[in-house]
Parts: sequence; C-alpha cells; structure tokens
Amino acid sequence: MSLTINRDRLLSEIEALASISEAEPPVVTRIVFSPSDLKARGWMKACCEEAGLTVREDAVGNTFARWDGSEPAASVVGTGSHIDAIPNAGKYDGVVGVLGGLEAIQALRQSGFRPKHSIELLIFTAEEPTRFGIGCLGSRLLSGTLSADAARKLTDNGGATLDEVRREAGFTGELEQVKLPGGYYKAFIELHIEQGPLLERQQIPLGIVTKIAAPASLRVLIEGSGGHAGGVLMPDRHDALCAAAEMILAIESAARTSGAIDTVATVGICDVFPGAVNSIPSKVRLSVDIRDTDLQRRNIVMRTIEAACHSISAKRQVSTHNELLNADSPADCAPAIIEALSQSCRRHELKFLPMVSRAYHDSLFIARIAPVAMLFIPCRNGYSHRPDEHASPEDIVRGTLVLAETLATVSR
Ligand code: HGY
Ligand code: MN
Ligand code: MN
Repeated sequence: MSLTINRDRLLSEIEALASISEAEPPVVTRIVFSPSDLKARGWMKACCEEAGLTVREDAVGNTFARWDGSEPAASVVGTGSHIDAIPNAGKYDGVVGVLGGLEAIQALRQSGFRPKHSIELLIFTAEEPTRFGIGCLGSRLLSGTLSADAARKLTDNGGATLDEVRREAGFTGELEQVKLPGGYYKAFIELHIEQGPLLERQQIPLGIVTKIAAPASLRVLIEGSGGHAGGVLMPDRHDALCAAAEMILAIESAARTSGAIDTVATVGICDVFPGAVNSIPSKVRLSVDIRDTDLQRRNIVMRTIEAACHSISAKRQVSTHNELLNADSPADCAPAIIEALSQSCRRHELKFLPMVSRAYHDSLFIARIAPVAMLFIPCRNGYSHRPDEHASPEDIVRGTLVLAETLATVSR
C-alpha cells in the first residue's frame, strides 16, 4: 500500500483551526461550547463532509465522522482527539489527532483502500477540564465512566449546568443515549503531541504509548475569618490565603517525596475571596491536579495531601473541606495495536520509543470499552498548554502516515 499524506492541506487546516480562538494568535483559547468552540465544530464538520464522511453528533456534542466499511454492521475502528483548548494554549494539543486522523482517512480513501470495519473520526467534547472541572467529559460519558445523572450535576463557574449549556449549543438529546453499546469499537488509536520532552531529547521521531497515567483532581475549600487589613492584628488573624499557601507547599512536597519521579501534583487555580488588597482573605478555593503512573502510589499521595490540609487547618484555626472531582485508574494500551503501530514504524525504518503518557487523554476512557493505543510525536522543548507549543511539519506528517497505515491494518 502506498499512501500519500497531503502535507499542505494538513498544515493549512491546522493553521485555519488555530485562527478560531477567543484570543489573538499565536494564543489559542477554545473553551467547550464557547462561540469559538462552536465555530470550530462547524468548520470541522464541513471538512469531514467535504472528505466524504457521514457526520453525526451525540447529546453532549461528541462528533463522529464515519467512513463505512464493507461490513457496516461490524465493530468500528476509531481515531481522533479533541479541539477544545484551555486558556492561553497552543495550536497542536488535540488538533494533531483530529486533523491528522482526518488526513489519515483521506489518504486511505485516495489510495483505493477499502476497510472491512468502518472507520470513525471522533472529536470528543470537553477533553479539557476548564469549563466543568472534569476532563474527558465526552469520553467518560461514551464509556459509561461518568453517568448521565452525575454529568447533569456539573456546572461551570457562572453556575450554568451542563444541560443548560449543551442545549443552548444545540445538543438536545438525552445524556443517557451517549453511552456506546458494548463492543462498538474494535480499536481506538489516538495521535497526539507528547506534551513532554523525552522524544525530542532522545531525538526519536515517534512514541508508542504503553500506559496512560492515572489522573485525579480535587478542590480544597478553605474558610478563615477575614476582616480589615489594618484593624486585625496578626495574632488575631485566621487568614485563609496564608493557610492555602502552606497547603500548596505541602501538596508540592507530597509529590516530591512520593519515592518516584512519576508522581506529579499541581495547584493550577487559586481563587481568593473577597480579593481586596485591604481585606484579609476569608475564603480560598484551590484546584489540585494529582497524577501518577502507579495507582496505589497516587492514592497514598492523595491521602498525604488530605492529612496535611487538615493539620494545617487545625493549626491555623480555619475550616477546610476537600471535594474530590475525579480519581481515575491508569490504562494499559492494547498489545495488538501497539504491534500494528510498531510494524508501521519498522516498515519505514522509523525509531520509536515505548513510553508512558503522563498527560491524560480521551483514550484513557475509551480504553474502558475498547483496545486502545496512542502515537506520540515530539513537541519542541516538551512545551504544551502554552502558545509556543510546536510540532514540526515533518513530525506531524510522519505521525499521520503511521496512523493511516495502522488504521488500515486494524480495519481489515
Ligand atoms: O491535562 C491533561 O493531561 C490533558 O492535556 N487535558
Ligand atoms: Mn490538553
Ligand atoms: Mn490533549
């Protein structure tokens, strides 16, 4: 099989999608169900239809662009990723998997290949946790990892519920219908930038993911007594932000002292109330992200963090409430798909690195219902979730070619 990846088309589509953003270039901000996300969805659907695919959307906006195989009733081979982007992001996170997946399908169609199993490009809703506080919302619902009832309880920072926001965006079906029937996917393969420095550092053009790390996130709500910044003397204070500051360092220390380099913990959001320079903070909300490739070790670190927050809170006579948002298991990738990816790399004499994904992805949840694997391409300096995120045209095209060949292998 000789496949041709249309490099110019793929690169120009990446640029076009990057221009659909709440922020000025080179910054990409595309929060789920925001005007830019809806515009990007419309643009993507048009690209898929132009490529001859049949497009459908489910009740939470997961989008499926299908190429019917010779046995349409057989299980499906999926590929894809996400197009939503956190604030101040780059243009490649998720996008390489969506547009690379579309290009891989087009290259197969143009080569005259005919799959037995239908191939679907997926664009998952809300891979990023930005709006509803939980990542991979669309793939959690597809895999049944998140129930429709639990999803209905989700609200954004403005207090709008997921149901209100999705219906306003035009997705009006029942959330119960999102969960896929068992055996729907034969396999799912996601192309993604590494979002880390290993491939570039070792000058290896491709990574084949063997395991996806276990993510957890929680909110720590701290309540002190507040008061006038001039009138309340230091011994009389119960400053919620000072307590939070100690907790942030304790969270960092819990990850650093876990005994393994694979443990990470981040306090990415710190909301301070009332937020006036001359008022002692009375409330603070910390959003905490904790991950590890080892589930048990991650859970130990979470317990260490919980204990540290409570002892700091007692010492400072503030109240603390920890709200767990998610605590997911890691996922092993499927040996058969890993082998198919490896075969394609070997065919092209491309070095590849078996590796762990420290970022989470929709593949983590699709792995609950189907065999999955991920293919990584390098990103410059390992940067991601920032405007200078960059993947080279050569790496993008190479990853797309290996993805296309693997889709062909798995869909025969
Ligand atoms: O946070 C993550 O790992 C993913 O990029 N959303
Ligand atoms: Mn991301
Ligand atoms: Mn991503």
